[in-house]
Amino acid sequence: MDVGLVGQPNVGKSTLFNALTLLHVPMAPYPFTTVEPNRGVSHVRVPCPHTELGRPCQPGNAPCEEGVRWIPVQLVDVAGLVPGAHQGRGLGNRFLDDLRQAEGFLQVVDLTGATGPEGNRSAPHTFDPTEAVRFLEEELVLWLSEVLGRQWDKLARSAELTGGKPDELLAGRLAGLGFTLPQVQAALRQTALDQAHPSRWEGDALTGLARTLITTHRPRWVVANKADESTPPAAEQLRQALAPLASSPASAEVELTLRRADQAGLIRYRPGDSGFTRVRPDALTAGQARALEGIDRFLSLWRTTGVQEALEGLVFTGLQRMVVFPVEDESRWTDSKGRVLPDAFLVPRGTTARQLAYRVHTDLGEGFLKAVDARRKRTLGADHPLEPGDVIRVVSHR
Ligand SMILES: Nc1nc2c(ncn2[C@@H]2O[C@H](COP(=O)(O)OP(=O)(O)O)[C@@H](O)[C@H]2O)c(=O)[nH]1
Ligand SMILES: [Mg+2]
Repeated sequence: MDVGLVGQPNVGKSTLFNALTLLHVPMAPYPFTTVEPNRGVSHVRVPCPHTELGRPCQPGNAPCEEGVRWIPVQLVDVAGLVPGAHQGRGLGNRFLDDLRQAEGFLQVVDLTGATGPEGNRSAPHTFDPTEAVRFLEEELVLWLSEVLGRQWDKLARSAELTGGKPDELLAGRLAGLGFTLPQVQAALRQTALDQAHPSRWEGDALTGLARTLITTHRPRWVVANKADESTPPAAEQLRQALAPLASSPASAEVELTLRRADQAGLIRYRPGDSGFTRVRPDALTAGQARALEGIDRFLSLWRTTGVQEALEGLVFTGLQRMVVFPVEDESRWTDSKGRVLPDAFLVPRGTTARQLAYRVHTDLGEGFLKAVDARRKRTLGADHPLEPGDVIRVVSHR
């Protein structure tokens, strides 16, 4: 699953990307390879069940530290959101390609209102960040409705002649963008289009459909960045103006400074914490000491940098993901090699026992017999929806 970082130039996307992809915890070699500079791995936190077991875990894919499991999430810094981007203005094709792969977006805006639509800087309060949010939605809708509209008349007429169904026609067109047939069908019901005559749909109809698909299936979380140059009442005002769209204040710059200082061994800081400890106060330069005092003041005003919360808000609330732990031995919570809780899977809420089996391995899904809730020692059927944090053994005849 990809999370896309979007926003107009100069709002702090790259700073946020650098902060979010810097994690200083003991880690096994990574299954991901960074092929492009704008792609990286970030992490969301969940409690690790090893604390209930009373034995340490041996994580393979998600590092664990002090009872917190850090679950990897792919992040992409989607540069190039400028007016006209959906038509290929600015970075054009790369922008569209990155959009295609993102299942949800962290939209970065400048809470101080000092950054304009093309990245131009001005005095605070010059620009309204809600404009930037509306603007992204329009670009996404235009992008999708252009994809839908390409040669629509011709396709729709031939579908009418051959008895082809418009929902399948649309779903075929959207499959590469990660939309499913049931999602398309639900959007069609909501927009109440005449399904017998798709060739009569006007451009507006396709735009309406695109809007429904984008707003329902591409969750966004607005990161009101540069909080260090703003105030909590301003952030609250923006939150109310954007509601029901979720937003939260953050400072990417403060988070990046904290993570780098932690990595350099100057402080001890875990992302999401409301404070940090100085490892060797006497070893700090005067400049470092001053910077850390500034961050103390920031944290006492804002509590946290807001960076970790924004990512977790998008992943757990916006994208409705949860984490489950597959094991092979239901009493020891180990895999076949005896490793305790080696895997942590980020799956959609409502994922069933059989769907988890398929996620672990196709064979396990195809040979599914039953699952066992290892915590409650209860047998679960194929269609049983799993709960966040479940430790699950899958029994399969393969
Ligand atoms: N005050 C403040 N400045 C920030 C913050 N995040 C980024 N910036 C600054 O904003 C400018 C643009 O940042 P950058 O990450 O390159 O933005 P991008 O163009 O959206 O990728 C740089 O000067 C950053 O130092 C922040 O949280 N607070
Ligand atoms: Mg950038």
